[in-house]
Amino acid sequence: MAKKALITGVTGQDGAYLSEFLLNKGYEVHGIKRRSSLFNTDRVDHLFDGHHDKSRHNFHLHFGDMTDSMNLTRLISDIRPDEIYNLAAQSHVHVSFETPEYTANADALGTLRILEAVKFLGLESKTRIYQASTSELYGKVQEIPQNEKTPFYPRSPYAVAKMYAYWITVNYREAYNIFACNGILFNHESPIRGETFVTRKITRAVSKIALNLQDCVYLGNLNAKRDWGHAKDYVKMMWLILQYKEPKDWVIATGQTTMVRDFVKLAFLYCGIELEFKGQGVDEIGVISSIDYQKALNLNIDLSHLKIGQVVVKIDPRYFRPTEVDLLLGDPSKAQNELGWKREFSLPDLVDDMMQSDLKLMKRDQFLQNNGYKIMRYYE
Ligand code: NAP
Ligand code: G4F
Repeated sequence: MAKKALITGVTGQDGAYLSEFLLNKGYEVHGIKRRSSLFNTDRVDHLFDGHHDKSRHNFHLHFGDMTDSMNLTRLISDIRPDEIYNLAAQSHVHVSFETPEYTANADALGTLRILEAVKFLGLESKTRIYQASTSELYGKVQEIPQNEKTPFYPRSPYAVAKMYAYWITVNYREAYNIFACNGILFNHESPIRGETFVTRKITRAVSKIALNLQDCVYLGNLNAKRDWGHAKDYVKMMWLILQYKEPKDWVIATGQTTMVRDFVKLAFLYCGIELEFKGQGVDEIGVISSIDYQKALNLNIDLSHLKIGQVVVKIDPRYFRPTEVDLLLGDPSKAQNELGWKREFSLPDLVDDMMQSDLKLMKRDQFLQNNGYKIMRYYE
């Protein structure tokens, strides 16, 4: 019998990669998606064969919401999963300052709803639970690097909600003997990362600037440092955490940290554009200092519209947060030693993968624009 996995947040970045990973392992995968007025299944469409082809039906989508306990309990009762991956969340830190109550409901109480459903249905000894915890818990960091024992100091409504989720997971493990684990994952990105997270915002904007579809990108705090890995490497760890001999909490990170400013430089450099930063605070600008036309031509990009000295990065204080997390750097030693954590993607690999994919997407936009279609994206 194939193992059954239930993934909340299946339509998100991690949900999509994890579904693919588990299907390749022979799992029957059930995903919960929210009802939306537009299709929101772009990231998993390639896995879905429709309801009617019975020969390939290992991937199932169900409507649901983390704020609806009856719905979650009914789905868990019907599916009786061997493993639940609780990935659903209002996951944007900045947005959580604007929607704190909703964030707490979905991210904190949503986790409780899953745990309580498993207990209520008597599935404590059958169903293993992975909770998507986060390096945001460390917030105003109490030590560098951060490991499983580093005290938490959350700095946003999102992180505070995730702190409740972390501890309620530990509590249900200790109180009811549920195999429930926290993966404390540091930032992980990919070509299907949400467009408003900083890495994807940068790779999309740099692609547009290189293709003459945009002049400049507006960013917030360039000094923030993040420990960035590739989501493909990280979903494998979610699975390994649930296969381990006992339930534990794990830090998954690369052990390297990079400034947002340096990520911007790497993304431009991919296209042959070198940047230097001048000025300070809200007046800081990113200016083109050299252009390698040949490198760009090898990528089929014509950079003749760009000039040395041109400003392509500016600061917009709108993107500053009321409280910021300045530095994240994880120590993944425990996962390396006990789970065999090893990653395939370095930071330059990640930048290459994202840039390659966004250049392809933006070339499609360029084609449409050249043929009279207006391409608009209001939110960044
Ligand atoms: P993501 O791309 O933002 O995906 C979040 C998923 O949750 C989406 O499928 C979203 O549905 C769904 N969702 C949001 N609110 C929901 C609700 N009320 N009911 C049901 N589903 C809901 O996030 P991700 O990057 O894949 O991250 C996955 C999880 O890991 C999240 O819990 C995040 O907080 C956590 N995490 C992420 C990182 C990272 O660097 N990526 C690091 C540490 C922890 P829609 O598609 O309809 O919006
Ligand atoms: O890409 P970000 O929005 O990610 P953030 O806040 O680190 O959160 C992500 O990683 C967490 C793991 O640590 C997850 F739990 C969470 O769900 C999410 O996936 O911002 C990264 C940094 C911040 O310091 C931000 O202030 O980039 C800075 N930044 C600078 N300019 C910007 C921008 N962030 C965004 N989103 N947009 C900007 O224009």
